[in-house]
Amino acid sequence: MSLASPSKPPAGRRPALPRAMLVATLLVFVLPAAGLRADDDIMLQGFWWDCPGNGVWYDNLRQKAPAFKQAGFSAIWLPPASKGAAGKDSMGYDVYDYYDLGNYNQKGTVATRFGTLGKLRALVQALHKNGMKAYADIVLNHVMGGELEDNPITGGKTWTKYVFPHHQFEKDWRFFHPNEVHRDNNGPYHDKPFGEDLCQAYGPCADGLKKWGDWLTSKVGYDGYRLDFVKGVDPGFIRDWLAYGRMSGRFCVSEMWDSNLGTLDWFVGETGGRSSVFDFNLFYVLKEMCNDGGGGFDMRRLHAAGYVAKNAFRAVTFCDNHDTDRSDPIMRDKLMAYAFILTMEGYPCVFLKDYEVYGMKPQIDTLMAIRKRLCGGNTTDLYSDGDLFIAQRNGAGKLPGCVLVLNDNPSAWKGAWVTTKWPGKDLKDLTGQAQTKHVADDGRVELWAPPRGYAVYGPDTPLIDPKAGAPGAGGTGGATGGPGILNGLDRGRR
Ligand SMILES: [Ca+2]
Ligand SMILES: [Ca+2]
Repeated sequence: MSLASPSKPPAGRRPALPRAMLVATLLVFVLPAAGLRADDDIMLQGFWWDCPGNGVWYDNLRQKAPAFKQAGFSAIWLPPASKGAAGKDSMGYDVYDYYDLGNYNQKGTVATRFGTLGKLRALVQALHKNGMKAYADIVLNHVMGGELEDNPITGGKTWTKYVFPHHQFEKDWRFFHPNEVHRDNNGPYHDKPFGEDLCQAYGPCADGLKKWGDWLTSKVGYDGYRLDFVKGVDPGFIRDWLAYGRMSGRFCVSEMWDSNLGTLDWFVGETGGRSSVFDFNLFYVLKEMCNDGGGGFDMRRLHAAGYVAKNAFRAVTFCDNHDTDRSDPIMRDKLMAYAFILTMEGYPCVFLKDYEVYGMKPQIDTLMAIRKRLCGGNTTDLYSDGDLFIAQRNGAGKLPGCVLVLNDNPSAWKGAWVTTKWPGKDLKDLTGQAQTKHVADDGRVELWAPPRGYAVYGPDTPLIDPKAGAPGAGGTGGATGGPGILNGLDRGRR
């Protein structure tokens, strides 16, 4: 949801601990249970606020499923599927009837904004056929659009009566705060910033949400979840929900809209490590870097940045979503942020509006191909100063590793001598911008990136997955692009 007020990241630089030490010191949870995700997985947020309506969206995504797979996406986060109070205009966050997935004539429409249940199932089948996973967007905090009824707790009338043609998960005042379990409307869990606030401590409500989640997973075939507005829900219930029925063992990322590292880590801990979180801490750091077109951002702040540096396997990194795009977006040079999340650790999530509408597809495709072929293992930060950040992925398995060079200077190429893991080898900028460099026998090499841009060096590797036959299209990576394209800069190769 968008109304939450994000707290801002603390000012000043992070302590300059070696990243390996920081990880060793702060890592709370070990590697995930098998199968939750692979090192090179990439998520796509498959919608934006007010994406085209009239029930066409599921078909639109289904038709693009092979192209999404070819580009390197491994999972798509789909919008909330249940019928919203706003009917065909709803983005799904105003849930009216959890069990109406676009198959009952309610709120003036059978289909939801995104399509019918049949279209949704066809989409998920197409994703599976193309080897991708489907994540459901889940609202556990509130519902909207009920009928008026007498409420003995408040002594007045409340919009808390929900009756459906299928008679599943019907509700009355007992399901909502204030009720006989919690006689208050106090935050953080009992207030109502968005709609009628569900009481997950009331047995029939808890059971209803759990049984619905299990049914939804089976009915549609979802592989995982994105939980909306978890700031409003007792995390103990989220832990229970994720342990119930078909939810057990499936991937989950929660919208804990907070930049505080302690809060993010606390929430993950409260779920027993079952839920990842979107890395809002890293998002606000990357946003500052991108939006400061004058280059005043101190690139040393990228050292050990974000929740991802503490707990890489529970961090979903991103460079805008359907909410921040409307309220708090990265306005310029966003590809610098994508270069970071698509080469560094964490589970990166690409925002479809950036990919399709803001014109970043060619450069994001190149970065995704680089991730699939090179980016694995842990991270060593090699160099940083006010304008330049250089970090090496050290490689794992068949992924050899790479070196990211990020430069926020507004007009000049920047480079620095670093010591890499490739003594005596050639390192190529796989984005096709900087010159290939020979690494000295002691591992030292001078690596460069263009102004307001990036380079990603690695062993000369065809950006083609031989199994998928995917054209990774090396050499198309413009350093800038999308919002805030800069012209007339020093474009000379270094
Ligand atoms: Ca609540
Ligand atoms: Ca700077």
